[in-house]
Amino acid sequence: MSTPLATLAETVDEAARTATAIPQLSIDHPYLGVDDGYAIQALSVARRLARGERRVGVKMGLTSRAKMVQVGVDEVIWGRLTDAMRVEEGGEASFARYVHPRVEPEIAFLMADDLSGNVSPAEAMSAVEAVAPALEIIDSRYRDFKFSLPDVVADNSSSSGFVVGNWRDPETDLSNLGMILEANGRPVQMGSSAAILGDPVRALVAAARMVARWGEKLEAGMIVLAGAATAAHPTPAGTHMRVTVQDLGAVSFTMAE
Ligand code: 0L1
Ligand code: MG
Repeated sequence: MSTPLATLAETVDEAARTATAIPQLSIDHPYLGVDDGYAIQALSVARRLARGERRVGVKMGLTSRAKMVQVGVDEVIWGRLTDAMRVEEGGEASFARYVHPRVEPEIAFLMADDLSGNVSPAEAMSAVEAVAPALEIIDSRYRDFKFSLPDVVADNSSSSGFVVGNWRDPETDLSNLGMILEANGRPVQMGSSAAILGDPVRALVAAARMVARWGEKLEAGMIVLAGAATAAHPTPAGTHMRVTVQDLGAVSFTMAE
């Protein structure tokens, strides 16, 4: 008999809550598919909300070739952001909250209106209030950062933290902006926003379509992370991370003990 998805959701939620590495779910449960992964994700995030966290947005993952190659998965995925994952711009995150965190250079959208289903890039942008440079802290709860597609989706698509810089005019052309990720002042990744599905707006279009499949919408006031322009950078305690995005500015935080 297969294990109830709620039990697997408790397993990944506890791993995230206690920052403890676990074996991939797919090892003992090889029958799990991607839809099971999304069902487990929804159940595990519901446990966070029951503990008092508040849903604040959506993250898109694996939206660039560099990211797909880094983890050996070749499908765009999404996850759920809560208020407890947010790190203040220029503030500190606590390394103790993570298993093996990595940081990614991203672009964030702030929704002005609800958006869901099949929409054009122009329709998507007309629902956006502002755009900003952003950093995502990802952390796989699986040992050695190794997983299958259903595994990573069940683990909230590795979503763990995010930092958003100053909001800017959504009229900014996002299609080809230079992005530099620095660790302790040293450039560690360089890329262009064009690496995000050819244009970060396409990640917003994909987000509207993908959440609709699960009966959700991108709600007014939510933050949507478009996904990384480059591979993620490992971030031990004591690392100051900063991304500078051409025309949008910079955002940073420090990974403290
Ligand atoms: O945000 C991302 O692109 C990460 C998605 C999950 C894969 C990973 O953990 O790198
Ligand atoms: Mg990301």
